[in-house]
Amino acid sequence: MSKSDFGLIGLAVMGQNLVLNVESRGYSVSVFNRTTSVTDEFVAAHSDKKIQGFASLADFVASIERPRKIMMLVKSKAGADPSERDAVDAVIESLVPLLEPGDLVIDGGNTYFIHTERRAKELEAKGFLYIGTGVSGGEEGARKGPSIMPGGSEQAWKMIQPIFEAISAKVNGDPCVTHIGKGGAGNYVKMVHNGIEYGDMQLICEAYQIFKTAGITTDEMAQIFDQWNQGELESYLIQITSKIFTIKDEITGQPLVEQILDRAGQKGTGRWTVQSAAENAVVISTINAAVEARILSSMRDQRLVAAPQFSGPEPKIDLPKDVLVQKVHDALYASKIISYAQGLDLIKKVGEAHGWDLKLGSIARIWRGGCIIRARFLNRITEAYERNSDLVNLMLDPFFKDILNKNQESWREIVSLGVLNGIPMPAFSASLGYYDSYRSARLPANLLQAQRDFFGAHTYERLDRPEGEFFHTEWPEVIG
Ligand code: 2AM
Repeated sequence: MSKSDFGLIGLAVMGQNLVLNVESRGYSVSVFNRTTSVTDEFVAAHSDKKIQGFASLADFVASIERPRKIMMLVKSKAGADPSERDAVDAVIESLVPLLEPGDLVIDGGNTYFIHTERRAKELEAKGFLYIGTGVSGGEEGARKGPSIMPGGSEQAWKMIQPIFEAISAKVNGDPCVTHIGKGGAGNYVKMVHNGIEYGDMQLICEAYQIFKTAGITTDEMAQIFDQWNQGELESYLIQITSKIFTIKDEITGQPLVEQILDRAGQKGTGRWTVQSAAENAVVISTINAAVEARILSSMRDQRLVAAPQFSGPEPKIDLPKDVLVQKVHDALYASKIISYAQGLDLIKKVGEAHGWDLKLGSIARIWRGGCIIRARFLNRITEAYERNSDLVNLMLDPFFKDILNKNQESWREIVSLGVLNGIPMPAFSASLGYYDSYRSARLPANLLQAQRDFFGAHTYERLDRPEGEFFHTEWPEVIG
């Protein structure tokens, strides 16, 4: 049998779908899975395709055309602790003795970027090439065309570029893949992408809760979201939300969404994003609120105990429906801009610290198709960075500035409405809090500095003296 163009290890659903995608673009593929029966079943189900399965890793490697391109899609667990090792390391370890110089190994899982940097160094020292890539779009994206975020050397990227461009999603013929940067840049950008996804989802959930409190039915919400999907908010997540609202539960006949337990899961990329932001002193309060909202949802047992013990207002929203819908739309749009501004700020700062030379406009461009956060809005972000590649913060771009200025009034009304009605709106309000802090020429941190100087002699600077000149006051003593 002739040698394959591509090899893939790890035949869970994502792996299987990626193989089918690669094969459908005219490439032959060798596959390997730790549990051999999975390989056998997969190959048997696709016997009409150019897919060869192997029970031995050595036979698998030998079946691939040199220089080899081998992608791993195995579950990665290692987090922010650099000494952690996981299944990806185990697979690499068994692969290394079988490889030859110039072969390329690709990790397509949601790997914490520090491990990609470590593995790339180890493999490059042995004469191999390495890529850590984000692949977004879920199972369907993997099959039909994901958004792909590869990080690694230019040489490694050139080797895989034709296949990645062939299998990626396309927007107006433009492939949703670009070389993000070296080392762990691809995994990092994918991680923040997931954080942004958390933010988008939570904002939509908060809009839903306001509507629900106002007595708007799920059928009406299906229409509202469908309409929103025709305008500025057009996005995959708005679209699927509108579809979710149309589905009725087979058992009760009621809207299915109302039968689903309100306890959210998370796999870790959102939490990693928050950890990384804290380490790098970047504010991503909307994403943070979204991660924490999932945690609070998971504390359902405590919430059920607390619910009858604490008082809150009797909800009463009496705005006309069309007015409410427009105001929630505006608040959601403004909050979303803030969430993206924060996520992109994180990517920018960490990219600079690592010398990744990231192009934020290109990153937004490859998110336009294939991935979960795909949205019309991303074109606007690309345009903003085309106008000014050194943009300090997305909010400062004239297009986004204008929307924030126009929407801020509705945004405040909706957040106030939430507060007065006891509706938790952590992501809407975190976004608004960021907006108001960012636009404040003077924050109360003067008092904070006074307090620090009072108890710890930390000193302060003065408004009427040059920055960098430090003062200390002998504050009165406090007794007791
Ligand atoms: P399995 O079918 O043998 O469990 C997603 O979990 C994929 O990662 C699966 O294909 C799984 O193989 C593979 N995987 C998980 N841990 C692995 C390991 N330590 N070595 C090899 N493959 C692994």
